[in-house]
Amino acid sequence: MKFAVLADAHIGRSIPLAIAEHRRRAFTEAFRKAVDAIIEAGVDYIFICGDLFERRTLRPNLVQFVHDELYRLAMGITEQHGHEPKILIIRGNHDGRPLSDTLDYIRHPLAKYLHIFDEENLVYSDDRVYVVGLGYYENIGKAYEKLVKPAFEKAETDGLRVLMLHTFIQGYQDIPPYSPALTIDELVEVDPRYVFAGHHHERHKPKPLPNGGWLLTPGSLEMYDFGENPDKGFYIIEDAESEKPDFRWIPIEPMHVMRRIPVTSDRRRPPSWYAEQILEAVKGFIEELRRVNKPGYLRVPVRGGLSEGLPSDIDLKEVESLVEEEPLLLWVDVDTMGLEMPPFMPPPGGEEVAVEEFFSDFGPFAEEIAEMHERVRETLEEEASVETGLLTPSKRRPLIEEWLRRFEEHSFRGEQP
Ligand SMILES: [Mn+2]
Repeated sequence: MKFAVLADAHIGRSIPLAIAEHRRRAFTEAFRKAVDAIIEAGVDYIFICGDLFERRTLRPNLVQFVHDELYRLAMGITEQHGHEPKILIIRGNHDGRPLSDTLDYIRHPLAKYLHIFDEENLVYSDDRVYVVGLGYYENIGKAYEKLVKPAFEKAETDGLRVLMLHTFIQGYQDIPPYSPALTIDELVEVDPRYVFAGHHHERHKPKPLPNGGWLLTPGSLEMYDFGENPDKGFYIIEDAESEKPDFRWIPIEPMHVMRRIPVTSDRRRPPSWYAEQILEAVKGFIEELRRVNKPGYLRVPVRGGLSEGLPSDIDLKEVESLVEEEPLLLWVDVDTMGLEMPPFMPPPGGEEVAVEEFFSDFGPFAEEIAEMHERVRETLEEEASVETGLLTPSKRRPLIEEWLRRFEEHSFRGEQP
């Protein structure tokens, strides 16, 4: 018995929106390649473990695309291998809510090769397999107790026990803090031969379970975001019913190189320094694209402090012209939002100005100006915000009031310098 296990196809993903068309095409191409490879392998069961679609609202042509690909998959195997496969699909968090999901678009009473799980159809079983498919639930622990456990208790066949999930698994994956997850102990309670889990986008190696079963997460079919490992694809399992099943990884090369190259500084630097570093990052990336002869896009997060000027003073004209000239470079996103502004600094040479003398035209008031100037400078040095170099309104207010009081006590009108 042969299985294909895939997840997180995210058909329709268009983020970053600046390159939406490239992104949509990358995800449909990855799915098309997966279908080609599954037809060639001639599997008996295809497990699609959630997030087949990117979102609830989709372009009709993408729905049609998935519908046609699933049909092509079923017919291709029937024609080339002489048996009709079964395609089993669960709902992921991107596919919508329990009672309203994108999988409605591909449900079809005549498509016998398709089984789409929901709360009313938690089980698919025939003489070879007994599959429980649970879509995404925020409270996965509760859904597992209420739906999965009873569904396995009811099993009366000797079919291979398979559990399909769209959730994180503690003890198998690196999980963001406070994310809903199931534990391996919980999985073992239903004595599964296989647990196939979507949701985590990274490829994971098959893990033997304490009950003799296997746990498997194939990861997403394409690069979902910047900074991901480009090791994308899905698994085929041969001799699935045997003691020693054979797990085969089918790689799908991402369509574009999608890279994140941070520019960081642990001390303050002028805008020109950042501009140079960004330019170096872009040039290096272009070399890489030429080497692998593949188009790609780059995100450059810029972190650190400015010694002078503003983030908008970082000159990106050269980067822009490189993007224009280099056909392989589809997009560069330079993110300077994380830059720290320069601290407040007196203008160069300011120390030497004798304020009282400079304002001597004001007569005796020049002395008061010098006093206020001194006080404002001291306050700035001690209390200015590190980020803006300015005083907060509550620190500034007493100084302004003081200034006004001093001005009002003087009448400049008619006074001769
Ligand atoms: Mn996903």
